[in-house]
Amino acid sequence: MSSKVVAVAGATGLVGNQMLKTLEEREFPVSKIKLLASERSKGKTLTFCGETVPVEVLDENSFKGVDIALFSAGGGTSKRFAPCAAKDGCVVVDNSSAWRMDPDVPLVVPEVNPEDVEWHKGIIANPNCSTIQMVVVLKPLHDAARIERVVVSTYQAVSGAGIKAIKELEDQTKAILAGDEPKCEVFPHPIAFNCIPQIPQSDAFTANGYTSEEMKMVNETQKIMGDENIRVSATTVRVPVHTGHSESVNIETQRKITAEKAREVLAAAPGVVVLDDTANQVYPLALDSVGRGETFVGRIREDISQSRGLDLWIVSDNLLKGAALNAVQIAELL
Ligand code: NAP
Ligand code: 3JN
Repeated sequence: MSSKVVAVAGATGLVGNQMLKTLEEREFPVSKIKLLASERSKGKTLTFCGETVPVEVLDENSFKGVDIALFSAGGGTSKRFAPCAAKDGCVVVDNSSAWRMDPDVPLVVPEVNPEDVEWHKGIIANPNCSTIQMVVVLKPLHDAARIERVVVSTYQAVSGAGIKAIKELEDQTKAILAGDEPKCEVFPHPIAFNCIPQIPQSDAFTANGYTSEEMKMVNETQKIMGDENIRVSATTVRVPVHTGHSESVNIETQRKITAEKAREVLAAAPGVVVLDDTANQVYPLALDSVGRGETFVGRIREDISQSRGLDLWIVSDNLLKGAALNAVQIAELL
């Protein structure tokens, strides 16, 4: 691959920071890096591959001469600036929900639908973190037994809600242990020692009673798997975990697949690690997923309530495979 001029929009954020680390670690061929953020970051510098790089304020002209731009600066920024970048000949890999369901924009998980990269028109969308780790595991099972229905509950780490959310969990934990009242600024209720069945933390609920995060899991799964007939029902829950999203997933398949066959299929699947040895209390854990690029699956068992069903426990680092790594893998496909 020839060296590319790469821009990271949102470089000072949690995901942007992971994008820079991932580009370094995977030795992505970067001839020049451009770090972009808001006015608030004017004058800041960041380190990339041992060099100090100034952070520039993102505007319409930021993408002239840029080959690939990785966006993680929120949906509003993507909506406004991704088309400017594409017009200047840059390919945008966008981490927000702004373009995910646009029929002219591919929504890509490299282990699932890499071929969709080919029809991009300048913007490629990176799915939501909870969707990514689920479809990496569901795709091989769909190919083996055809999934008809999915019921998922998530246990999502606070880092999915940004830097301020991590601080809120830390501050509330200290406050509660000291006998003080926890302060809620990011989340609507205390997150320390608690579980909140509402993601995102504001403007969450849609007319059908599901949250927007839950509907992302429904719509994005169907688009990525290229099958609008897969029925999905999701409940997304924030838990007091720093990093690593966990998911309890129940599937109903057209053809029967045994737990043993599912383990065999998943062990051979790209990007998946099976951790399933209950006799030795081995199953995926959020803590163990931090810093790892794979998606972990365990507790694989046949659903006793139906004849063609499986239960699974799926865990992955939400900032890596759920965001930065998936985006860099898309850039590698390009
Ligand atoms: P964060 O830590 O709060 O960082 C936000 C970044 O966006 C910062 O670099 C910030 O720059 C920049 N930014 C904000 N407004 C901007 C503007 N008007 N112009 C230019 N830059 C702007 O948030 P994060 O956790 O990294 O998440 C960032 C975005 O990534 C989210 O909003 C979401 O769209 C996406 N995301 C996707 C997933 C996923 O599931 N795939 C997961 C998490 C996040 P300053 O430092 O200058 O403010
Ligand atoms: O809350 C999480 O665990 C994942 C958060 C993702 C997120 C946060 C803010 C804005 C998104 C996303 O990727 O869907 C967005 C967005 O809508 O762009």
